[in-house]
Amino acid sequence: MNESQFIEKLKNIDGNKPVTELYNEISALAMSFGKSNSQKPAERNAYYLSMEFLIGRSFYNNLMELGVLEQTREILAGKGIDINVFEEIEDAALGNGGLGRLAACFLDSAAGLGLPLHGYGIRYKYGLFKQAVKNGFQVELPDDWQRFGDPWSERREDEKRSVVFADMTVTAVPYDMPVFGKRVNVLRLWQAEGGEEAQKISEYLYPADDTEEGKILRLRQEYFFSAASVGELVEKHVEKHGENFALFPKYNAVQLNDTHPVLAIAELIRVLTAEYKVGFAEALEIAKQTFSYTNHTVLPEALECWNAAIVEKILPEIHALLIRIGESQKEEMQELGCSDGEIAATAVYSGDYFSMANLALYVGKTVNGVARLHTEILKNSLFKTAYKYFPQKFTNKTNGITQRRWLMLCNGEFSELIDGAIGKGWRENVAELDKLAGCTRKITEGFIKVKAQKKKQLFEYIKRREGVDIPENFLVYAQVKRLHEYKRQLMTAFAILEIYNGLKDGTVKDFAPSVFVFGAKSASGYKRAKAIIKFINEIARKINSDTQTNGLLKVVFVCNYNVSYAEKIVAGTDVSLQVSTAGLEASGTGNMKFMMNGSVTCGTMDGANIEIVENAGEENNYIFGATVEEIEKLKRDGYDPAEYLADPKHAKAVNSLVDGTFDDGGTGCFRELYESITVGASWHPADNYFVLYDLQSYVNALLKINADYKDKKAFALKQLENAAHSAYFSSDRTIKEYAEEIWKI
Ligand code: 26Q
Repeated sequence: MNESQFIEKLKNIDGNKPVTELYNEISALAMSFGKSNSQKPAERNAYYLSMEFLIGRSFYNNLMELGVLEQTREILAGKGIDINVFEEIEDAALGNGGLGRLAACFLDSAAGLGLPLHGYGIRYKYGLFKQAVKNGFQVELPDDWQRFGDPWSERREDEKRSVVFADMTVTAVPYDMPVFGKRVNVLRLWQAEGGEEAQKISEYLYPADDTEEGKILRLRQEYFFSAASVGELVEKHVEKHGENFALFPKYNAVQLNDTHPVLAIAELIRVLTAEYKVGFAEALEIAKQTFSYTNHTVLPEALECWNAAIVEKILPEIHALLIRIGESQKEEMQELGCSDGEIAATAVYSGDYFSMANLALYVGKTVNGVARLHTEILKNSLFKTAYKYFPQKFTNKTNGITQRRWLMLCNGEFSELIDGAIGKGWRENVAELDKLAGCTRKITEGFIKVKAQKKKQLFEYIKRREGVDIPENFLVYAQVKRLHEYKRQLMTAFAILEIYNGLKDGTVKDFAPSVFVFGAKSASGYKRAKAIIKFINEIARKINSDTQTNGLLKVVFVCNYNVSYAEKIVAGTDVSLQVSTAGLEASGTGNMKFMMNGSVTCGTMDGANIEIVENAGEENNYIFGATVEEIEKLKRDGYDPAEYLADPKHAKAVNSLVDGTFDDGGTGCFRELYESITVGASWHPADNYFVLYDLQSYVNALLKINADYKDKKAFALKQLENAAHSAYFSSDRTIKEYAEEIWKI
């Protein structure tokens, strides 16, 4: 089907059908049109193995990639249908945060650039839970994302395969989602079928793993998609090139998205040795040339270690191989003259556990961090010993975001303003966005109008979804991301309370009316994170209903923050809050989305914030707080938050957790939060994330922004300078680096 045939068929659609039917029909048309552009498969391909793909909504994005979004909008309008009706279609939230969204951006960029990169993952029946808020508390509801159908996937019955566990054999059925661009690539998601136990494997994203049963299920998930993917790659290789496996790395590059798919390494060796009689040493060598590993977090609890007894019970062959790989690794390290301590630090097998990170470091051809600072931390601290012996493996790949979804799709108004200033070339070649730097002054007025428009749309949406009214002229600060203590939403909550108290007692003067927008889901078992959500909601309730101040200050916690909500928030925000404890946010990618849409960053010198201000200028952003070096010094010398609590302003904000200002519904969760800050709790020292240490400089930065905002034009210029220097943060740039330096595709 070509474009004009697509348009003809679209014109003939019966507009009186229900939304779901229209959605499925139009999507099916677009699928056949899109797939008619498919090229022949590439010789050499790269594969991205990831436990998460946080795709969001495909409908608008795919129509845009196919170049028919505007025409579709018009044709539907002619039938009396507003294209926005499809916003009721659920996002495909097969991921929970940055790592999953990055995977989706990478697939988009590779297709956009015409590079053969394909994704492999799990087709969860339920994605990340749907968040409701009841009485200020997060409530998790099942995310039945296929409720409206799944017109963007094709079940490939003919390519299903078996995945064998000690106690059961599971059928892995592929569902292919095309990724449209200059090339049509494929995201292949495996669905587990067979008995009841088999189906459970692809039922939920991150099932609770606090019991042995939960851990086993998670191990099964990881092995399930790793084995199905690797098995298929080997089989295809044999079909095309016979059993010459020395050529396998010539045609296949496999990227391991964090440790979750690392069992793929052992599985490749297993298939080659057990099914094709390749020798162990040769199979290991093939694996060493095939796999590369990306680390996304330095938090120790995220570095996966598998209990050897569990692996032995569920995957005996993999268990035996992991021990064997562990032995060769140990021998190699001994030959290199490692000390016992160094051998222990890099061990794949420790006697009780298998370390997935150490396996990836040993076998991986390259290891990369996701922002410059993060890669330095990997080299100098987290993976110090591996770096000492294998420095050549380490490389940095600063993250990026796709400008197609995160600018062209979510901010058509700004995109057109850019077209007017520098032409449309940037839409094909994002590096051309740099030209904007030469004409920011010329389009400042235009930008102010665009921002006002996007803000208006955001406020209307928030009104509809959350029932909160925000007046048009309000300055928008936003902190939207997963809820985690290290991201310090709690610090923002305290800062808001200090500003509020200042407005009440007159110490904060000439305040430009502002709203703080929060969006965050907390892991369902993460009690303290949930307490922070409740605290923010209580603060919002109090501040929004205070008639003395609510003309100046509002707080909104948006419910069920997801990709689609993010598209609206990044476009309508003025100030991007990126305030993690220095050294803990590997990169951040939300920071890049805001930057590209013309927000200033109020943040710490952490993750990619450092590179953002390096590109856009410190004078156009608001950097505050302790640096990594300062944090390290504090940890060495001892840090006591009591010193900061002596300040009555801080004390008032923190004490509000326990002095009756706010009600935690009798759960005691505010007291626990209070103690985590003041005396320490659950194995952490007091104020483990240095909230009180950075609080004053944070409040100062927020107030400085507020004061600067009064000069509308100067402030808009700062925002525009950020957008004008955002080309570097396109995932097109990132993907080119992976393609040239790691995958050689
Ligand atoms: C580990 C063990 C057991 C169960 C779950 C996990 C687990 C699951 C998900 C560990 C980590 C994750 C996800 C991590 C993640 O999303 N990291 C983010 O990756 C982004 C893309 O590189 C970065 O921008 C963020 O800074 C980083 O937090």
